[in-house]
Amino acid sequence: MDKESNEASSKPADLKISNISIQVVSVPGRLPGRRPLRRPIGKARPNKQSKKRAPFWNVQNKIILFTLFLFILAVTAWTLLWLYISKTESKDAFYFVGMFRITNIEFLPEYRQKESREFLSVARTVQQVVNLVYTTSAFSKFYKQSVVADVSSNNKGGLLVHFWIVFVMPHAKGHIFCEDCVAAILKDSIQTSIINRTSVGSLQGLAVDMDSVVLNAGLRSDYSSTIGSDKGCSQYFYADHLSLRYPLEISATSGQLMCHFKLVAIVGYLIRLSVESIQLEADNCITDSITIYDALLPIRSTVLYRLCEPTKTLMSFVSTNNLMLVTLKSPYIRRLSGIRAYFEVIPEQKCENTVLVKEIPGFEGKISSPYYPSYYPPKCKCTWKFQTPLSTLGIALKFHNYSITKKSAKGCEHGWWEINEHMYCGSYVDHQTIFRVPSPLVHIQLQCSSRLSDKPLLVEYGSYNISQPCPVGSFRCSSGLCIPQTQRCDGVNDCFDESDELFCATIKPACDVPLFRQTGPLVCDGFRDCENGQDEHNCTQSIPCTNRTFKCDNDICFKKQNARCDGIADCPDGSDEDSCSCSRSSSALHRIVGGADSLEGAWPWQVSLHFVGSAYCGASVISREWLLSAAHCFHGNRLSDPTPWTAHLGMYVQGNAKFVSPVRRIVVHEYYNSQTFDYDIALLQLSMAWPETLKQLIQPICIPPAGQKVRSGEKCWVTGWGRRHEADNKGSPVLQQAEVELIDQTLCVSTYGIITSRMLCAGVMSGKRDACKGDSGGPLSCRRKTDGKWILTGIVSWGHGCGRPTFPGVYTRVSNFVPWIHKYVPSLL
Ligand code: 4AZ
Repeated sequence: MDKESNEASSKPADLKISNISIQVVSVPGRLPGRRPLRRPIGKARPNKQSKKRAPFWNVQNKIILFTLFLFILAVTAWTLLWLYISKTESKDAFYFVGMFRITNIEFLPEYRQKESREFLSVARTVQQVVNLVYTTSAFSKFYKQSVVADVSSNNKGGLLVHFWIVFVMPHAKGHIFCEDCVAAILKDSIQTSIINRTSVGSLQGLAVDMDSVVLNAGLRSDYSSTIGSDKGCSQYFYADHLSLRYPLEISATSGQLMCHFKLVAIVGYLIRLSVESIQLEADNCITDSITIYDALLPIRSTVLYRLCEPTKTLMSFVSTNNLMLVTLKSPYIRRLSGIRAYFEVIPEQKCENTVLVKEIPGFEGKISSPYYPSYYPPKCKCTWKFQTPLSTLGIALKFHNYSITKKSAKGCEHGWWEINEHMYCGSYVDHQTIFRVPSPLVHIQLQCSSRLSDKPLLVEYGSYNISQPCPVGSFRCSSGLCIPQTQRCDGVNDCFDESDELFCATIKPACDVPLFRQTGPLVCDGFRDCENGQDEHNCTQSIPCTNRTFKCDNDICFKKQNARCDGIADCPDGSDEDSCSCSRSSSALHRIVGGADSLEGAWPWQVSLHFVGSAYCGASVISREWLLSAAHCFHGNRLSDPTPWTAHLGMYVQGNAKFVSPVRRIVVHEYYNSQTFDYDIALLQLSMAWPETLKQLIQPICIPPAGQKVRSGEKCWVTGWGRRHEADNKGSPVLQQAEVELIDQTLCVSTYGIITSRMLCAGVMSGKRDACKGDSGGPLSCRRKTDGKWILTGIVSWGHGCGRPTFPGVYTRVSNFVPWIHKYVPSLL
């Protein structure tokens, strides 16, 4: 049945127009031209005069007038209410913040005074130009106004104008508004008016540099604190003295801090901000943060760095122009919040050098990233030329906590290196690496590739003997370091990259049992030559198997993929029969709703991860040897080292695990971003697989199919030994469980703003049921209706506090990481 006929048939028959009758009740002697129907018996007909004089202000008239008055009042109130609702509720204001450079107006010092005639005049001109651009665009209906906030000098000449643009549009149409479209309108207007071959276009006589245009969506709160009357603790500093430290200090113990510090230096110089200490509530940058911008307004794409944790270590950052903005946001101060910093005016540094190295091999000097030891700015380019006195000597570069590898298809976020025309990508590591260029003439170019400021780099250089990079009696690690031969294969990772512990049992004795393969050496090549896999025993190197072979947990590639999960243990360790089925645990059926003690054994995949003996994070069992957890649990020098970690499996009461294993390896996702918590996922390999005998108490949870969509509203469970209230200072002794609902992604984005497709939200809108500190890395388990299997839909990642109304928990979306998990755990089905 179609929709219309369905609707028509459902109308009750007696509601047809023809069936409605209207009754008119008239009041005697009231309506003109109407005769009273009846005259009261025994009463004399009133004479004409008395009829005329009938009092107008009688009770009936009063009632009618009063009713009329009420009616008019109701109509007026309703109209006003409707106008109010349509004005305030269904319309949204959209704020855009940006800047561009005008090349044909010279800067005047008066522009620094917002009340000056000069500032007001140039601001009005710019506003008129922006008005024209947008009132003649596709968004003209929604354009409200533009406001020039700052006009400043800059190192490229002319004026740098910072401005806001406001659009107002019905709430329902908000989705058509995209950041790129708004920016494209402005850029297109400039583009079409470009003069000659320059990047400068003419907008109503204003020469605007197209390359300088930056326009991003902005926040209402930033708009009002930079433009409106509620400027909070905003300050403007103009620094014209070199070698002077301008202090920048602010703190509060209650209330809120929303400060903007605009720093401007004399033309031709840069600004270095040195942060001495920060007091902030560490909440993952959700509410409390200090943000450093390479502009004078909070324009997102000009962020140099965000600081979100309390610190007492000196950190410094350098601008790319003669201006900088520092914002401090701490909206709910409970403890001390504030910043102690200073800024200086510094000259621009050239980052190039030509070095003639000495004849004696060894490290003899240092090069560094620009403005070392400050974080280096995102737009940098350095060139170094090295020459050795002999053709037998090459150049060795010792990188401190940094490593360069051949450029691959993967993104290169921490520096492009071009060395003698070969491209390399840099990344931060927790140890030194040595890179050797076997050439007497070496040309190096570094280009910063990070969007933000990056950690300072220090590189020692010197010559080395090309024919013998490491001294006699030493071993050359993959990291380039040289270690004494005696330290090879001693079980200690002396090379930092484990290369000294690889191929320690390369050449194998002949098989004691029949061979699979008749020819070739019996070596650790990832292929099982002896039927008992003897040739592949004790190999620590991880070699990928082909797609026809299956990789056993001890890294041997077993020949027949179809022998997997056939009930016969073909791998020496039986791992081909592992994880053929993930948990269908049934005791989880009778659970208490809302953060409560779980039943013992109800969550057999739940793991407690202990760091130096204390519970620190959660994880989930996904195979006999592998756990899945959150990357942020392992962020930092000490936390990323597997040695202090132990995994506690089959545990109900904290400390009473059925099985405890040290952690052999931690694989943090290579794109994990500690600022945004994007890609918050890590794999942990146990040093010892949990024994088969514990399979009643320990069971893996299933990984969702790759790319599986989740249904908002679906009920799932979050479990862990974390805190039961935000204000608690220790976790729960008994494993807790809480039922939470998967939340619509759009709703979550509108709550937090910074939700990527690698994240999902779950909780209850009233708050109350949620994960908290200590639960991180633990599972968000959802039961699949079709087969009753438990699926690891999410990993506890972050959130604004714990159990706060309208702030759900944020989880890593596991279905986005299935190929990544399989890369390391190919035995997983
Ligand atoms: C944490 O700090 C944490 N409410 C984990 C989850 C949530 C908040 C904080 C979500 O480990």
